[in-house]
Amino acid sequence: MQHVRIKVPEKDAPRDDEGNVIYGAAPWHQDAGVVNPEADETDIVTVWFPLMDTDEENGCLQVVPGSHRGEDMLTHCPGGKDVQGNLLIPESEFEVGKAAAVPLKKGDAMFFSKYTVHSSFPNNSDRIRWSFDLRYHPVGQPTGRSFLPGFVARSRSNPESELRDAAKWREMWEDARAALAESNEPIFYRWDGSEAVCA
Ligand SMILES: O=C(O)CCC(=O)C(=O)O
Ligand SMILES: [Fe+2]
Repeated sequence: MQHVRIKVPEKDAPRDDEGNVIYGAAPWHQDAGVVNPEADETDIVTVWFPLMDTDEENGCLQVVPGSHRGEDMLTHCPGGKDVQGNLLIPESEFEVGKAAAVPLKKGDAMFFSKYTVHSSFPNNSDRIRWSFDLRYHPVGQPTGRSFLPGFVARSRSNPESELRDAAKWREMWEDARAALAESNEPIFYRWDGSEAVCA
């Protein structure tokens, strides 16, 4: 799973029909919660890095220290207002008071587990924020997004299986896009809001 996120200043940001910023703040979530249950046993690490200095003003991440240790999937409820995530973990479910912003400089990277509770700030600055977030896991484990391409980044036992051809990668995305255009919108989320903590 890989995203490029271009978070423009909110004052200039595109908005949906209800006036919510598209690609703004990301609500509280665990990355385990935004993949399908087929990846529940997959050992995913997220690598997040910005292309410019990021801080609370232009939309850096914040994390709940220690939240990865429980290895518990928390309930995510529908209700987020951003295309980056239309579901969120209610603040009753974790120690929101412990949350810490993680300002990063260009060239820094943050690694976190699929259970780390995190969110990001809106971009209230007049600076753009570009970032990448890439997910890696052992070859052969499910990605949790089977309708999108994945690839072998490195393999000691089978180096020929590594994808090193950008044109091929592009083709895989074009094929996935064409298939998605013909199918129902894939479901990423396992909760429907009927859970007690979502009330
Ligand atoms: O970049 C953001 O604002 C949110 C990123 C995020 O949730 C992630 O990388 O998993
Ligand atoms: Fe995330």
